[in-house]
Amino acid sequence: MPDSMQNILDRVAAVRNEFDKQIQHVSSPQEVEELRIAFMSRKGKVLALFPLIGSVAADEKPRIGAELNALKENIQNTLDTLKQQLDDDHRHDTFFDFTLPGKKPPRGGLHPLLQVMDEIKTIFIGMGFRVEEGMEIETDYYNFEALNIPPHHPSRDMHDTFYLGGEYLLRTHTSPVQIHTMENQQPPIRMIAPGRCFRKDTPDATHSPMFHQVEGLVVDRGVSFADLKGIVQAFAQKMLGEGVRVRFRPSFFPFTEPSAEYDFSCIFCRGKGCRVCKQTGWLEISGAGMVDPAVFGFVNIDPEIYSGYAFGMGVERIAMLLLGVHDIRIFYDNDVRFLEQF
Ligand code: FA5
Repeated sequence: MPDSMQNILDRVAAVRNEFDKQIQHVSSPQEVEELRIAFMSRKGKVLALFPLIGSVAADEKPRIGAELNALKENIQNTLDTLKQQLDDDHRHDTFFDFTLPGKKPPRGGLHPLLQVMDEIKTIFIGMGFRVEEGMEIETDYYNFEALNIPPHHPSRDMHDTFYLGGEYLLRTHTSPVQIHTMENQQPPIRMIAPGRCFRKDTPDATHSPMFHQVEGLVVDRGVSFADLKGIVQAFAQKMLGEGVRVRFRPSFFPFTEPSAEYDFSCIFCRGKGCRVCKQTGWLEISGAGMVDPAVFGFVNIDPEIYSGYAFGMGVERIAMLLLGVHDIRIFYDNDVRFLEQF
């Protein structure tokens, strides 16, 4: 015998009335929770009504279903709103100490290598140099050939790099910027070009497969090796202090003639020998030399009228001297304890 619909609707109304009455007395979040359990839990008064749907005639089921759902939703909303209100009131009651210091977000900073690079730039700008932008992806022509390094030249061995397919490669030094600059500007040229370089070098305390160089190029009438030595000496003293000494050693680069390498004396042990300078008293900083007339030939500058010097300094090496770092790899470890010291 199906339950009469009216009977069921009365029972729904009774539960609603009971809930409305009880909620008048609720004054804390805990009491809200108790009421929720009494009405809305699996064995609560609202869910207990749902099986009654089964006891009415088929055409009455939708109406009863709708009534029950409305009841359930209504009670849930009322409970939620009251809980929110009581939680807020409770929060305002808690003591809040406005005098406590706020939490400071950690401040980021420039990587030490970028700071050193900025300082190098500032010094050279002060000596009348322009800063040129180079490209990290270069062609074989700019990285090698126009620098007088033909395809099978043995000096390519020391500049093995990452080839990108076609004629493209990751530049092994900043010297390609010399060519771009001389293609686009007429002498007098007085520029530096800082940037990233890549080589297939095995990492060790002083080598990294990715590192930074600052290229320098001066082309004008009557530029001599003495000018190069003067600029390097002035730079070393501004960067590392009056006491630093510079040593030039003969060397070879296909794009400079004569060529040299220069070292700075170790500012930690003052030349006596320590971990930073590997007990030698000196740190190799840069290759340098007078621009080879063959290079001028690639960029249509007349070597009978103009001469020039160039250098390519390793930024990491200078940073190591300046900051007392004895292993280049620590610059790239991303250890915040190291980085935040600078
Ligand atoms: C060159 O790269 C030449 N282009 C420099 C040059 C420029 C010579 C202009 C003449 C005229 P070299 O391979 O020696 O030369 O590198 C120059 C400097 O870059 C080194 O003295 C060193 O300080 C730095 N360097 C080279 N390879 C690495 C490496 N794998 N990791 C860190 N620093 C490096």
